Amino acid sequence: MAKELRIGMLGCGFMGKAHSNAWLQVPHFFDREHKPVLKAVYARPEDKDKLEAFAKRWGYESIETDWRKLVERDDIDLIDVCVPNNMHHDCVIAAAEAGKIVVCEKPLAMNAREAEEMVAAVEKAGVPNMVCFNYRRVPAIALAKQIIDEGRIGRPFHYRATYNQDYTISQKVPQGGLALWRLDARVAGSGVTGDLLAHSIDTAEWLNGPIKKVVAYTETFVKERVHAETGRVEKVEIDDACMFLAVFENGSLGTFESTRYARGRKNYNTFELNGELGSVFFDLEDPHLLQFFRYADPQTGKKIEDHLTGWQKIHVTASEHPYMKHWWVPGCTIGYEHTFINTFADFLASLEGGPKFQPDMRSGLRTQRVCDAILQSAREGRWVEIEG
Ligand code: SOE
Repeated sequence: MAKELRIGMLGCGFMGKAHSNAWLQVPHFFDREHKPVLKAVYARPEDKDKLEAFAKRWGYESIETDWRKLVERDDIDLIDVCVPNNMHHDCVIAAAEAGKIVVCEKPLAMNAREAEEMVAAVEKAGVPNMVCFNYRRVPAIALAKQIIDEGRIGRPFHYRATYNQDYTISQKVPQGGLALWRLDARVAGSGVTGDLLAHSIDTAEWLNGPIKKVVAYTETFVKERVHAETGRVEKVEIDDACMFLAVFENGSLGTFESTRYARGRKNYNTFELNGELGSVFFDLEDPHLLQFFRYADPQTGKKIEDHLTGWQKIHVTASEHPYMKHWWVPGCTIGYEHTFINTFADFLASLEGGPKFQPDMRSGLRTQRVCDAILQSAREGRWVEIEG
């Protein structure tokens, strides 16, 4: 019989929805001993109507408007933190101290100092934990990882990443409140660096190893916005755009760009890795495709003498591809929501004696340190080495 895993969800916004859906879907597609049960969901008292509707839609058994009460409930096994970034620290630490399994949406924290305290708390309590960087479980990105680990790229020279969107171009977009807290530095911690580049950094370090040092430049194009809740005009303190150069420990060079002002780009999360034996390229706006250029054999290093040499566009939908055998018949595609389902399926497997789940919070701390170094470099106009 399946073992119930009683979920306490903190937050009922975009990520609360993505995570709730994923918990419900995992047992439909993956064989796991645990069966997630949506036990309780929290939102602020002022969002109670939204909370009630959310609980009804997703089938939560109860609601709470005091997150500490939810964290301390005896009938909850796992706390899933999907509230805005400025609450992650306190919620994760309280959940760890209450002995709960802890899941936290990215970025782990507002800054590395907070993240260190969170890691200390989960490690002291010895509770399983994870940061949800869902893109590691995009099948095409997982395939890129496999290709790199098989030695098919060889010595890496260049890593190039972009993460561009366009939803904040208008001065009329307010900041703050339930939907737009990502634009409010007091709640989000930073702008594109913590929100978008954190994804790019997690993927980059997973694929190409640790970043050694960075030099960055940030810009805030719209200097003032109306706060959605207070109605007051406030200074915008987030980075609207950020570009940085990186040197990886393996000697390869990185360029990273992120903005919310790339007209027409909605979720343009790309990377390209160029090595001696081959290259890979991925673009999230074309999520089923992985482009692979094969120059030489990884065993012999010999050039592939073939008139068909060129970029291969691999349609990552075959049952041999990562995660795909759990979904539909070959050729049928999956989407954004499935990356969360794949993530939670792997996390449940790790609770059941499977491979240790990554990224855990210690790995999330690492990403946070890179983000802090980027912001410090932009402030001080110099190269900054990554700590730790
Ligand atoms: C920002 O618009 C955002 O919602 C990020 O916060 C998510 O992490 C990303 O998956 C999609 O874009």
